[in-house]
Amino acid sequence: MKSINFNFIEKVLSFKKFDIQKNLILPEVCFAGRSNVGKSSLINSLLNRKNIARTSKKPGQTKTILYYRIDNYFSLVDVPGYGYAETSKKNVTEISILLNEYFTISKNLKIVCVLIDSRHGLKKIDLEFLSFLEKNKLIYMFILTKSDKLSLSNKEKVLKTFSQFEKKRFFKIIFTSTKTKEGIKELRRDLLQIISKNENKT
Ligand SMILES: Nc1nc2c(ncn2[C@@H]2O[C@H](COP(=O)(O)OP(=O)(O)OP(=O)(O)O)[C@@H](O)[C@H]2O)c(=O)[nH]1
Ligand SMILES: [Mg+2]
Repeated sequence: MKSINFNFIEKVLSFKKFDIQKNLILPEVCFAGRSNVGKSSLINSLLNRKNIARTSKKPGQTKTILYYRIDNYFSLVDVPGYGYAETSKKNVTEISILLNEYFTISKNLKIVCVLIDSRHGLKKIDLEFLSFLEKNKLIYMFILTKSDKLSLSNKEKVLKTFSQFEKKRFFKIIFTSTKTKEGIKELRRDLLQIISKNENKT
């Protein structure tokens, strides 16, 4: 497997509208999930940066699709969160159009990392998003975020709620914390493995 320098970020691109004409040729890994689950924070941790991806205590921080191009090998893609009700109808519509376009059109998307706040588990809106991914034949894995907030026994309880996905198009489940760095190295390894596996197919 190729060794990648996660610190070498060549370019950050931000799109309000997804445009297939843009010359995006590298494989992509997308971080999706409900607003505030920690998508942007996890991208910072993976890239060893404090604030390259803007984070916030308030949901609804990320409003565009952001590409972090890494070591001329692949892009990490940060997208707006779904399920944030306390914003204008216009924002909700714009975000759902953007997400819909991105997930249905992007040709280079190798895996969707579905982030779930490990304290809250799967919500109805996550299940809706997962069936949308299934419909579009996209591969996904689960990332259970903010694991620093969970005891070992609660981790086991949360894991059990994912047993319904065992036979689906799913790669694995991983706990992560941007505070303790649990799961960060493992996630970097998994992502590279997925991309290198797909290398010959593109
Ligand atoms: N305790 C703890 N807090 C975290 C962790 N990751 C993120 N947070 C906090 O969760 C909040 C939301 O983080 P973001 O990374 O902005 O979340 P997001 O999913 O990008 O949110 P949107 O862009 O609004 O969809 C911030 O206050 C972070 O500090 C973690 O691993 N542990
Ligand atoms: Mg964000």
